[in-house]
Amino acid sequence: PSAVRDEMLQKYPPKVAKKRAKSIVLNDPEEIPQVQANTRTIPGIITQRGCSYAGCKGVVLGPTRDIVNLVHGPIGCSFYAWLTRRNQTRPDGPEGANYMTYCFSTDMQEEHIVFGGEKKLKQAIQEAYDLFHPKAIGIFSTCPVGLIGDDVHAVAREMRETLGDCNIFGFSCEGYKGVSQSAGHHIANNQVFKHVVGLDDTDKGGKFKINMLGEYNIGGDAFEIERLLEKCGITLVASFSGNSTIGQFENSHTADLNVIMCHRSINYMAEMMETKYGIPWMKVNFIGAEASAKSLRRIARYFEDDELMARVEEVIAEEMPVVRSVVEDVYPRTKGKLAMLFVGGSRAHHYQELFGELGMETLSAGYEFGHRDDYEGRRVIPSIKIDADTKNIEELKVTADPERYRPRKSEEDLARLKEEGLDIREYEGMMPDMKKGTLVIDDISHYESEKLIELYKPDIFCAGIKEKYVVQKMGVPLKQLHSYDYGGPYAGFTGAVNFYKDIDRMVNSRVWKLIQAPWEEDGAALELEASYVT
Ligand code: CFM
Ligand code: HCA
Repeated sequence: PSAVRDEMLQKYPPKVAKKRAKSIVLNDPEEIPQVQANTRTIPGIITQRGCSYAGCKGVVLGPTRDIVNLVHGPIGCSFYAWLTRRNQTRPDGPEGANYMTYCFSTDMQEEHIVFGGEKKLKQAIQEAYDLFHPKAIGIFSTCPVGLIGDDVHAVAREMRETLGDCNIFGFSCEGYKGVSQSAGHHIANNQVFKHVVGLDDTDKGGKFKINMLGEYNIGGDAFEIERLLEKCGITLVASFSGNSTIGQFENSHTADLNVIMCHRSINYMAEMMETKYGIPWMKVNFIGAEASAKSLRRIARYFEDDELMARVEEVIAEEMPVVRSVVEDVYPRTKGKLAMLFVGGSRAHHYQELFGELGMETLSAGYEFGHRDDYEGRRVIPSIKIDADTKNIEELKVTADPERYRPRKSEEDLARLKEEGLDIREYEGMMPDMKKGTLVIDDISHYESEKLIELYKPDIFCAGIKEKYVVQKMGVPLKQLHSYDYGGPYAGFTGAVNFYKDIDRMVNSRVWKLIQAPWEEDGAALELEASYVT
């Protein structure tokens, strides 16, 4: 692996090589090395990253169905964020509000850039209100909004007062904020916490009440998790934000535990809710059958209820036989195959579980925009250097709510549970789960991925739509871990079964052998073709 690393760096000019070297590290799960992460991408290098607006509008708020998501900006920003993520939702009946299929935009023109766009924004809010009478309208700032200085927050305040019965809030998620989508997550967390969470104190009942944080219902993953929770008798108060409504967010502070799927995008919300309301949080993972079983058990352990623990065991025992029978069938064909995962800020870690269940090895993995804690574990947080790009993102000052702060567990109980192995407020990151000598690469560049593939020849490469066809032209199947290539769900037990079958098909299809990879001699593909025919 160190030779592979050298080879990847060799082509770069010395300054670039020096910077990239800090983001390409050889893993050692015992003595976790430092990874440079959440820093600016080198201009021109071409990586997978997106922008702050994508993280805020597309990722965190996008999956909530009854907020009108109004984009303040040129139409391109709206159009290219329209239905591009596969977050699913289940409205309450045919009349239930669902604005996710719409594309709301102020369609900013040159005259607004020159003379200001606030008037246009007010008109757009009025129009959306007249048409739909939504409970809430979110305003999302694109790059020009920050550049010309439109005050979306002042407009939101004014229109909230004018309209009276509509919660209106703005997001300063201009695309250029921070260094990636990650900034947009933080901005989204802040505003939802400030303007929505805690508005509805109604106790809606349920014995074991949790929120699911950082699960966005891509390909129906949240539906599968909801099914499992319901079967166990666990009440889901709110989901942030797959298959969610604004009403769920308003009421979410009544839950007794926050479980986190995607730590990167939502850890801020968990911490703020704990400080203000006293709700502890726990990292879970419903990607992988074993991981799902473990996560259910840990939720039950937290509530320390014998009946719940017994019910969870029953559910696991009911779900596992199908999983085992499919693994048995697939395993001989997938065992020993090699995978690489470069995606987002959590899935590159989570999906290694599923590959492990198939007997497949992860040779190399990395996030697009993860932070050091997502790689090395939260204990490094105090030592993370705060640079100018991070300082630009608001850090809310949160204190305990004078009336509503209610610690769900005493510090002694939490310490005892921790002692018993229940890691509350902890995320160990990706690296402890990866083998020694595997390559961990942050914000991988296009050139680096091509080199990796050329040198390692993996059986499958996991990434997104921008990488998909380039990689497949090299004769390597690419599994999209963002959209699931229109498949899924992959979460929970049913999802694991879907994944095993899809991966088996992909890594064992002979079609890839018919493609001549760029590094193959002329005619190599032809020979392969001949051997395939005979
Ligand atoms: Fe979290 Fe996500 Fe992801 Fe993410 Fe994303 Fe996504 Fe992703 Mo695409 S919130 S970090 S910003 S799990 S959109 S649902 S698939 S890159 S790994
Ligand atoms: C985003 C969204 C994205 C893109 C996926 C991809 C998603 O980053 O803005 O590159 O294929 O999951 O839809 O991550």
